[in-house]
Amino acid sequence: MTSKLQEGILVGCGNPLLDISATVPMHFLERYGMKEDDAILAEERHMPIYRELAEDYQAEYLAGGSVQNSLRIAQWIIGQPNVAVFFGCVGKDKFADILREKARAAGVDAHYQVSEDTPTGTCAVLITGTHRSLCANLAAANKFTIDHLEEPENRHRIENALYYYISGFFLTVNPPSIMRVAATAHAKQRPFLMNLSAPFISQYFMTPLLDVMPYVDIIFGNEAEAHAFATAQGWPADNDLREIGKRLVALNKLNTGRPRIAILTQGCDPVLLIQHDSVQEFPVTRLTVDEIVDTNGAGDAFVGGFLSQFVQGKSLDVCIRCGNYAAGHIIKNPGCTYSGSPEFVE
Ligand code: 26A
Repeated sequence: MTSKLQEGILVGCGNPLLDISATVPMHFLERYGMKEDDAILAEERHMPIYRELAEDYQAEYLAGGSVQNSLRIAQWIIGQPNVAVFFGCVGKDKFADILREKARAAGVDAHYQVSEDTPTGTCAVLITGTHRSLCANLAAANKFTIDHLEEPENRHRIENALYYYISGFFLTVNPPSIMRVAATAHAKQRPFLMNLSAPFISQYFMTPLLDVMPYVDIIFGNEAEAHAFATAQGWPADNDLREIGKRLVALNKLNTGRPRIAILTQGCDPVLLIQHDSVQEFPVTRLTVDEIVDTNGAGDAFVGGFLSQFVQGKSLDVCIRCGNYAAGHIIKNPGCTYSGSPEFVE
């Protein structure tokens, strides 16, 4: 990093979750009706997973939660603490202490709302080879209310930020808070970035997703998420990713002076940058099976790397290349964690 950035220029809201991660056999997923590379909300029938992972599969406990992951990665690359501010809701327990400490160590300025009576949310991460399946028990994360953003000091933090990032996942928790942040970004003509997050968001939360879409300047997603969005919209089933990207950027937008951009990832295939009618490809370095520890958090790290450059005013080209660098790095580490110093060269 060259010059000092203003503190708190990047604000994110999301679900702070502690990941409980383990390698499991395929039949474990089948037993719980889960699919490889999916992300779901836990139902009653999934509740035994967490204890099973801890007792029978030597689970690892890692800081998680999609937006918080992205912000931790952005901070790691920026190398100057407290550029990123995070809001979310945790419980009053040991897991919250772990998340708070991990955020602090990474340089994320986390301001959690605290639920007195609900435990901190967890996410089961089921690793099968190079795939990961996520099952989130939001618990306290689901207790987030807009009151937290209305606290004078938090309101101040939101007004002072220059960039905003919220996951599609947060639509399951509190759309009014998302709309509030989006409206502030719009009023101040500052970029608002969002993520499609998981296929189920487009399947079951399309209404609040379409409510916020007019405010979205940059939309991120992977191929499965983009296809889920297309299907939920009734777009032609044979739509390829490029076509879906063009339709995403063409959706209604409030600030027409800054056309929407879509950034679609597709695993080890090139990242697509869609602007207007143009589609640009950014190659991804293919890792060998031996180099892959797990792909948990790869998408979040991509966004984190992107944000680290975006908040420094770098070109989209640099932002995307840094996203690819960050995703590659965390795939070589457990969960959404990093090791050593960042080695991204512009
Ligand atoms: C609402 N849901 C399902 C979720 C999540 C989630 N973060 C927020 N909301 N489901 C999984 N995650 C997080 O995604 C990361 C990997 O991309 C996990 O905690 C994991 O760290």
